[in-house]
Amino acid sequence: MTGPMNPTKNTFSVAPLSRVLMIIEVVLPIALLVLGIYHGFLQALYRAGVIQSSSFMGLGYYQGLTLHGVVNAIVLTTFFGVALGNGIMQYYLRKPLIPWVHAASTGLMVGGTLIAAVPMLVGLADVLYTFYPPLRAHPAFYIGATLLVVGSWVAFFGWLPLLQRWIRENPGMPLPLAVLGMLITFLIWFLCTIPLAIEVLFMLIPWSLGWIDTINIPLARTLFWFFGHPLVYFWLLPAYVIYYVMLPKVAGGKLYSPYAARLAFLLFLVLSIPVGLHHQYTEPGFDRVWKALHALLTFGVAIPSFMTAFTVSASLEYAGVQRGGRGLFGWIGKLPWLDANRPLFAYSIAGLLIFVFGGITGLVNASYNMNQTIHNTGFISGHFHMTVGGPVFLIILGMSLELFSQLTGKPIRGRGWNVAVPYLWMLGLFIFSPAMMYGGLLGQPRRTNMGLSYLDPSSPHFRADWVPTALLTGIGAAIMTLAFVIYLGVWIATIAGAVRHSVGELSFPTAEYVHGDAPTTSVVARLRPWLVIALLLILVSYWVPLQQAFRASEGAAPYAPDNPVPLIQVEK
Ligand code: HAS
Repeated sequence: MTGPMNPTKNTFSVAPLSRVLMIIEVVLPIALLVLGIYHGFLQALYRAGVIQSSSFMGLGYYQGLTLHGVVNAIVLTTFFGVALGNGIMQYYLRKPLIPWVHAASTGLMVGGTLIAAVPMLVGLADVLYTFYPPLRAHPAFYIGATLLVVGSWVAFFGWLPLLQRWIRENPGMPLPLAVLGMLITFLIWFLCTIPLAIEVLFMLIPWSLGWIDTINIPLARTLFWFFGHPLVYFWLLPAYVIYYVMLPKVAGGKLYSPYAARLAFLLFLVLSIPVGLHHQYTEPGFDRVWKALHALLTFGVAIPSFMTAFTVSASLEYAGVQRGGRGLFGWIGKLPWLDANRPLFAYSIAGLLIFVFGGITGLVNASYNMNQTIHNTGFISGHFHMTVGGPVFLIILGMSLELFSQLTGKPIRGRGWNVAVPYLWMLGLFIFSPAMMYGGLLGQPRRTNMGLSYLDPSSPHFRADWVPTALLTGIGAAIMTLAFVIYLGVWIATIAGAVRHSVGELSFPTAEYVHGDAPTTSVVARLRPWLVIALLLILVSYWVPLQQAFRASEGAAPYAPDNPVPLIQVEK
């Protein structure tokens, strides 16, 4: 069945049930984000010495940090990936979603989130967003997280019949670029959540229920990072879909090379998974040859991002020239930086500028010897706030509002404010992250529940050289929080506004190409060979490390039934 496409307006009408479900997928995580951002702000104020305790509202340090990480990095990103994927599949394949599959997927995700929220809120899951042992949570946390992931799988499986029909109806045609991007995003997600499912179902849940006495920590951590690094590309690739497919159009130009775009997505499929040991360089138990292989592949996975930097810059230059820009740099000023009617440009460009630094610091982390200096220091927090807190977060903010507006027929209100949000966030982040990173180079730990002791001259822990970076971290976080408050104001004004255009009509700006699309005979027009290479590379890179981790059972953590969260020290 072909969905109701309006050829003159190039829109797609979402069926009423899917419309309601998509509104939930967009609004619920943004509402939860209030909690996530609030606890992030408290963390920064605590680190800066502005507040004496991180236990505002009765929540402990690790409890607040867990809420911050889980809401921002797991819940928000998963819901957004699914919502955007639902939108893109309907719009570009011109087919409605299967109603019961869509309802099951959203139901599982919402139910799972609510189930996991309870132990986090009552302090029985202070395990951070990485949740591997020896930290242990209440079983409800793991069960809720599992349902959230299963819900996202159901959404993905629900797209496959639509894809099959589209391929039958369009023999020999390459998949629309946006569809290919989202398909690869979710293929990566599906592959990398399999080891996570093994860890959660066969290790964490039985351990937290007391069914098994001990748990193999090295194995659990290895399974987690098997999932944990591709996870970051599950966060990033929806943003790349928007940079390639929509940004050139929004900027007033065309996509420079769809071939490069397709190749970048396919390279992510191959290279984003076999790299997890770069999170475990400091851990014993693995032969260094495997760490070296993962390091090499980590440098490899930067290549599609370098390609993206080039292709998106070239597309933006093309747009600037079309808009009258002349000379080597004259086109930059012609881009619609402050155009309140094209907020997606501001959200995209701010994210891209942040990611230049987020990416470079990732390469520092990946270098084995430099990693020894910065591992577990503030440098890492600086890095990941300029990646997941940069392009990923800003695209989620900008696009969620856009999707909400299209689904409800309510125009975005406070447009001038809206366009200021990404730049204000970028300003705050450019203070926050370098301060964190410099602090890290001075030895500041990534997480600390030491109270103010290192900022207090009378304490034996006092570190005078940490004071300026700690304060700057707080200032940067305050500016970022202000940006988010303005964003919330825009949301509230939009929700309170009247319906002014057609309800549930998806309309995505879609760039044409400067150079034609990749020929259907080319290597980037086929998905299967890339998938096979990806699976082989996973096998080669993880076969031995998993066995080595499996044998390292002396790292086992005991089950302690008297204390539900035995290994966390919460300072009162
Ligand atoms: Fe990372 C740790 C290495 C990318 C997130 N990373 C983390 C953690 C998170 C995270 C959350 O090798 C902490 C995990 C934890 O809890 O312990 N990361 C990398 C590398 C890359 C990278 C090599 N990371 C990301 C992305 C993330 C993310 C993306 C989230 C979305 N990361 C590491 C390593 C660690 C790590 C180690 C472990 C450290 C440790 O010891 O614990 C690469 O993929 C980065 C490649 C990116 C680039 C940048 C390309 C630039 C672009 C912008 C172009 C700009 C334009 C604008 C077009 C090379 C695309 C033009 C402007 C005009 C005006 C025209």
